[in-house]
Amino acid sequence: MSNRTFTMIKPDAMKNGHAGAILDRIIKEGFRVVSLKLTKLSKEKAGEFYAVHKERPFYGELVDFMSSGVIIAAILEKDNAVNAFRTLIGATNPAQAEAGTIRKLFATSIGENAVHGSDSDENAAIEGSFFFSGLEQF
Ligand code: 3AN
Repeated sequence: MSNRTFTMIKPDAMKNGHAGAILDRIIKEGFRVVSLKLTKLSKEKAGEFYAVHKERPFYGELVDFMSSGVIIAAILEKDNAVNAFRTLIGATNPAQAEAGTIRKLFATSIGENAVHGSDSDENAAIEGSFFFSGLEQF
């Protein structure tokens, strides 16, 4: 089991002014920041990142949304990072997310759900290296 995961603070949370609160919560939950950057995905890059969802009906909407504004991308470290982080963010649909989770507190809808969290160790490594070179991982 790897101890790293990858996250993005999505355009909705950035626009709504929640980035500081979300980062503060992540750090207070014991995640160490390995890499961090403010960036913006082009439509092409967002499409590439979410290529696994290409056949899903919401793919176009997801790509448009994820390229609609700046995001914060980060690699995080903690024991059992992937599972621990998915517990912290809560269910994809904020209406079904547990009380106190990041999505319950800050997400607006299933599409605009404030944060991304990798779903496996393998994807965490792929997604982290999509945004960060080895020299940017501390
Ligand atoms: P999660 O981000 O919880 O792993 P996935 O991997 O099923 O969820 O979906 C990836 C992203 O696609 C979600 N974070 C969300 O932004 C978007 N998404 C998922 N399901 C829907 C849906 N039914 N309608 C619109 N967007 C969706």
